[in-house]
Amino acid sequence: MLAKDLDNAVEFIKLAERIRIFSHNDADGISAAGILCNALLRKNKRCQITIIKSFDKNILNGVSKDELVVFCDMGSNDIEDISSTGLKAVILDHHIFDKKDDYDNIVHINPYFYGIDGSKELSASGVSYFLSKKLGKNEDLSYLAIVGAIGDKQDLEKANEIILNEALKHNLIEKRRNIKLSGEDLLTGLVHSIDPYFDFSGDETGVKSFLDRLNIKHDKKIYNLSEEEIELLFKSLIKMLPDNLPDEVKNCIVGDAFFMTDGHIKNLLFLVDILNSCGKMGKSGLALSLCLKGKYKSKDETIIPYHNSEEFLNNLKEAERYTSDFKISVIKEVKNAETRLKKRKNLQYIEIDKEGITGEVASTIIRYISPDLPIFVINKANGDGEIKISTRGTRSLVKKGVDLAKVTKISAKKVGGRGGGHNIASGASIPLDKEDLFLDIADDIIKRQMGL
Ligand SMILES: [Mn+2]
Repeated sequence: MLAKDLDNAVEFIKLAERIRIFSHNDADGISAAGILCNALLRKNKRCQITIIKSFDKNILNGVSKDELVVFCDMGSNDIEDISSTGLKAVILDHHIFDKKDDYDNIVHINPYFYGIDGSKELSASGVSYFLSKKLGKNEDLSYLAIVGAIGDKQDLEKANEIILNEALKHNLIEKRRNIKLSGEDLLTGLVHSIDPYFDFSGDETGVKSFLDRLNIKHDKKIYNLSEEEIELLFKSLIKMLPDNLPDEVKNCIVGDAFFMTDGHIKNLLFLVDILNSCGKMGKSGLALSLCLKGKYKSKDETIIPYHNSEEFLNNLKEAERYTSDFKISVIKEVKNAETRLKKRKNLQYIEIDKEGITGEVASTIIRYISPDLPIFVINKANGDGEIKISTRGTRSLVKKGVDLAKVTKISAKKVGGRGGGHNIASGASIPLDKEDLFLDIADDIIKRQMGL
């Protein structure tokens, strides 16, 4: 039972002197860590957070026996490694795994144990939120779990819907039909747009003349768009997308959008992007600071909410700059992707040489450039002597039998690396000279999955 396992995790936390949290460097992982950090501080529990690209046994070397280790958004597939250290641990993950083993020193929580689909219905930040509610009155953190779910492209149904309803009920966010763009103003939102991706993404002059033609102000706030403007934008933007895109993608341009009722970031999609971009750019401390609640003593000694403090605003400005850099890097790679895409029989791949953006480049290519085959984005230049690969599929490929979690896990293992993730999105790290072999094996597995 989920409730029982959460209670066990709370017991571990109560007994712990110090808590070490390891979480993933994407929006879901950072939101999950943010939720736990707030909830623990409210209980006067000290915690130290480390945001990492992926699980690595070596991170546990510096942890002492009297510390409780909490893994967010990772750990289900590493439970043997974790248990072998003898450390007490809590795992809050939502990735699919091979087998469930019980260990005395580990509380292992994963939606799949409770009949909840971890790829669509509950993310790591959702699991962390349920745990935070066992620790105290933390309903004001519910919006962060929605940020995580959106970041992981989940549906806001079932378990996620329970959390969404709490965020709406507590008046933290509002739901409105709107253009689903990131950013606060239209110009920035469109110039940096990678999901949806348009021909004018990255081209400020192009976006400006587009808005001029529609007679909409460049600095119009997305949350202030009128219904007529939303309709006009929707009709004009959809015409700019390639004809062969599936409806699931086209319909994403307009839909339920969420806006914060308080604070300096209004657009929830923007917060998702900020956390993700900063995490991927190695600025996770900055991203985490934007998730913090609590009181702050300002220069004139008055006590104000942290999210209204000068420190918060400076952090936000810096985070926005990193977000902009990140988006521009992704757009640069996607711009000329069509000519650089290479194909095997059952997959397509592209090599890029920038760190931290493989996942977003893969998502954008499969959704807006080339949707027919699973895409593998390969980065050899991440500096740690390994090739980093991100893969993405589509719902229709998954329906045909493609499971990229298995593809990357098996292929990476066979070439001496590691991989895994979700059926529709996964990743791998492999030795530098093994790219061709890895792709051969992956190609063959996908062929068999599709029954070809
Ligand atoms: Mn996640």
